[in-house]
Amino acid sequence: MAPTNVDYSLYLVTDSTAAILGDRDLVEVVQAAVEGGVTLVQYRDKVSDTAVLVSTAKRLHAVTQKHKIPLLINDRVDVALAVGCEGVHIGQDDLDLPSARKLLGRDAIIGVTVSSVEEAQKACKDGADYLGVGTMFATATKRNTKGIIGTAGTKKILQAIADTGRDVRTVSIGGINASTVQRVLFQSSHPKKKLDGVAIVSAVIAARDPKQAAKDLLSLVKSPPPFAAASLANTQKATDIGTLLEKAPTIIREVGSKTPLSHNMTNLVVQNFAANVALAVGGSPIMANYGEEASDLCKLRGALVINMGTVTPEGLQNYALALKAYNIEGGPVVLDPVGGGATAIRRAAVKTLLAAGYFDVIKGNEGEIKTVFGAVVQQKGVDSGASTLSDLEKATLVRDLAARERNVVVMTGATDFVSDGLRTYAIKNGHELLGRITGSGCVLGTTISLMLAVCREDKLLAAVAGLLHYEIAAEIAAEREDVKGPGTFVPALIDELYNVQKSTSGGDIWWLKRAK
Ligand code: 3NM
Ligand code: MG
Repeated sequence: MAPTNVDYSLYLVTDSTAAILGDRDLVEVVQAAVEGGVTLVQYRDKVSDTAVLVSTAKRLHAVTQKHKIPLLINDRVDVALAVGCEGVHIGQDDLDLPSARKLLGRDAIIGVTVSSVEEAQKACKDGADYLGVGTMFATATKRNTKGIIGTAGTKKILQAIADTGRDVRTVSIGGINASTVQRVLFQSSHPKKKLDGVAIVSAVIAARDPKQAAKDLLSLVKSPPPFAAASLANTQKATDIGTLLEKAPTIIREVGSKTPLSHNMTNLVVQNFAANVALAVGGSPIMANYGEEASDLCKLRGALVINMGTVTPEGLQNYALALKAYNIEGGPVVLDPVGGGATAIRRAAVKTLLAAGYFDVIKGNEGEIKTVFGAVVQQKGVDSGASTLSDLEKATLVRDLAARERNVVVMTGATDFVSDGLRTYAIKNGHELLGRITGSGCVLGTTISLMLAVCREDKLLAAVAGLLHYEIAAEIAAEREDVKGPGTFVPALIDELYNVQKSTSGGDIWWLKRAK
């Protein structure tokens, strides 16, 4: 088989330790997995003696040859030569690639483990056929890995490979299983280069039924994640802000007529306010912080808000559980990383959440969005604080974060910035009084969640509709004669959120005049 014709979709890497293989026969497990649809096998055995390595590899090769898929050997070029299999996989501490190539020849498949842009560039230059890019997520299978790079780090490496101009295949490795595989492929993907597949150990080898596990994983690899299916299928995206503004009232009206669920896992301070805002905007709120409830709630075609304003260790576990449930169902999820830059614990919580699942929208103030992007900023409290960025820098930040996460990012401030990584808009609606009351950002998250619930196919449009509904209502409330300051502003805001929702059912001309 020529190295260029290899199918990397589902790459099985073996493990012979008791913790993963148990007392089963490795060759039987691999045979089952191959029957389930594995497209490539790597024999990775760090413990057996050379004679056992060679005899096991020969048995494995008989299985893979029967199914016309390649067998590679981890580390051991000598074993690959003895067996006459299709190639090797080498780590950064193994025999160097040029030497392995010299020993195995041009037709051998040689893969290299890389964890950084530099390692990837070097392996490309040295003529690797494919790269194992990792570690994606922390995994018990290999504890001494070089670093957890996640989907963001993987995307950077993919871009660097594309920039070398060489045709080198890629697979992601580390902690990939049925609940993470689709997100790994979707979120890691760079516009210039996608992953060709995933490399998996425990999710197949340790599975009770390796054949079924492989079959399930292969079908997941071949289909988009549920949370992206609707938006990927949507080819008629609004491209200019004018079109978005015209479409927004339709979304607002739909919230009023469909009364979608807004499931809030939110902080102690705003629970009551968020529930009132959800009702005023036309939705049906539930404040449910117990993660186990999400498996039922996610089926109701609503949306979830995860607001980490009063995060605790138990809360974080609950968020992750709910996030997973919504991701499986394709139900939209909004992350509100409240006070994300205030403490080390919150910065770590943001990282944990981003690794735990997919957020359709991330909404925060400048300090919070910077923190999610990875900058170390010291926030004082959960309020927005002083801005340090120019408008151009803000627009660039939201665009880059949205492109990295492949979602929609909303950054609030005197001017709000919204982006899906391709389309980036500045919106100047709103009122200074929003900065004088608590929870004004949090309940915007709730408002956006309702728009997402009725508009899964264009999440940017949903975010813009939520932002405009909310900020235009705030302007109207602030202009009212009975509003004397922050105290009277709160009930007026709830009134006007309700009125905007009602009045969009008529003509929408006033709306276009208001939107800035
Ligand atoms: N290499 P599982 S992670 C063999 O990061 C290996 O280079 C890694 O096992 C790397 O699929 C890993 O069970 C183990 O998480 C992956
Ligand atoms: Mg190695």
